[in-house]
Amino acid sequence: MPLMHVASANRMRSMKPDAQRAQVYLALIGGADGIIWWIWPPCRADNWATIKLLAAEMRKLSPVLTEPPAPTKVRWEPAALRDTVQVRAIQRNDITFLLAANAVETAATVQIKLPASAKPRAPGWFENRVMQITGGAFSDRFEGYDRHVYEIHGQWPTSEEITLQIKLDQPGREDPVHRAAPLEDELLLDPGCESDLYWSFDSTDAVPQVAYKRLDEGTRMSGRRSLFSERTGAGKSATYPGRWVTLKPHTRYSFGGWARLESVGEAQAGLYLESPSGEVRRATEMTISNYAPWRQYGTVFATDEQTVLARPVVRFHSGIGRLWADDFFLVEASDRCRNMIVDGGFEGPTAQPGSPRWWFDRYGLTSAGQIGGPDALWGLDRSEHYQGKQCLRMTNPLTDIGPADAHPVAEQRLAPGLVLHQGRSYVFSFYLKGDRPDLALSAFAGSWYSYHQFKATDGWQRYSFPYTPENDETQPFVRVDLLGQGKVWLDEVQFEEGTEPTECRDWEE
Ligand SMILES: [Ca+2]
Ligand SMILES: [Ca+2]
Repeated sequence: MPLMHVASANRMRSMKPDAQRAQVYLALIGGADGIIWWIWPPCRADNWATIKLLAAEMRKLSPVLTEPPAPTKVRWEPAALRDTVQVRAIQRNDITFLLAANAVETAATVQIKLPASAKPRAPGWFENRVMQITGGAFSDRFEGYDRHVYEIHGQWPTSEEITLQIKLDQPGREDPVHRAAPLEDELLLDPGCESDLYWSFDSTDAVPQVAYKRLDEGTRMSGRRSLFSERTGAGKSATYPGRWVTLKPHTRYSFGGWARLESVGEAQAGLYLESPSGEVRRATEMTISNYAPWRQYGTVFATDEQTVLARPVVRFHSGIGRLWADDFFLVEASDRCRNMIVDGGFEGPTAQPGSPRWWFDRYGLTSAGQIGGPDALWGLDRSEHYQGKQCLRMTNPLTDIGPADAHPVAEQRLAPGLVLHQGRSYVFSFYLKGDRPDLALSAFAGSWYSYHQFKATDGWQRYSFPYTPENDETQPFVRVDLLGQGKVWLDEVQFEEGTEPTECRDWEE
């Protein structure tokens, strides 16, 4: 039966070109007979260029890829790394093509041992190089999400094994998304996971000896230790809950922590805040990437009208392997910060080069490749700003207003859990500058019910729109749409309670 792989990505987390390439090669290694790209990702210039490259590579490979399917036997050494580098052998005439891809972000050095001898020279396709095979083996380097295609002049029965001896690099450490502010009040007890007094290991629902904790002094972010758990078999789950803390009503919080996972077989692990009933606060749940660097996972959320208890939890749901977590944080948006928008000044971390985290262009598909690249139609601008060092630039190249969504937008959904209350006053404000007078724009100030059309000028000016919900608004968002042809710069975006906009303050993640 033909298998068609539909390449796609979550709109909230766009895919970088290396991951996009690995996605396609892993599908081909898995036996896909065709690739379809769904509506994602033509809005990003680098994804668009990668589609072009991948299509050209597959075109060149098509005589190989259309050979009748045959199994590839692979042995991984060590076996625990069997979910990292993948390989498929395809025989064509007297050649064996090896398609190989690294499924994870951590780089690896791989010794590839063939079950038969081959001619010493093995061209590496698409990379203009030649591998040297000695004694039926050769070694190669796989960066994170890397792919290689080898043309091996030799063959063996499909029942014989290719051995991949894999050595992973040290995982490294990413830049944080949340940096503790000087006056920030940390709410968690022992956020650095240094003591058993505050973090208890819970494996009551796991098979004994299958999930266990260990003091791991070698792998940590801070202090002497991290939270460490290991699963050696198919038990249920292993969790580390921290101590309970009280969350105030109607309050915005930032929550997260550092973690790292090395696991095989349906690996699943996450961190989240839990309520006393054992329920997960969905808005705080974050999945830990497998075989990735030490990464800080962070999010924002808001509480409703109740005072509630919550505790941080790191949970190893499934898979066999090891999990580390350290340096959690749970902080309240400071009282000084009226702004319900995260990174309204566009100075914070980026989701992709040139593209701010938390902000989305949504349906602004004016043309392919509008984000990124030298003449990006949407993204961070460092040459103009009202405050700080940068702002968001949006360009609409269309001469007239096309289909309803065919224009650039800047949108942010407000913190999950945040409710705009019936009858209360809110105000949405921002600074905006156009490249010409009389630019047509519109704004949504918290809801679909608060829609405003306005004109911009060619100088920085503050615009503000009030909103008093007629009913509680449970999925609030703000959005600025550039309807007319031209270019605008947007900065200091704020959404706050009250009737008049106050000085813009950034709520940092
Ligand atoms: Ca620590
Ligand atoms: Ca700014």
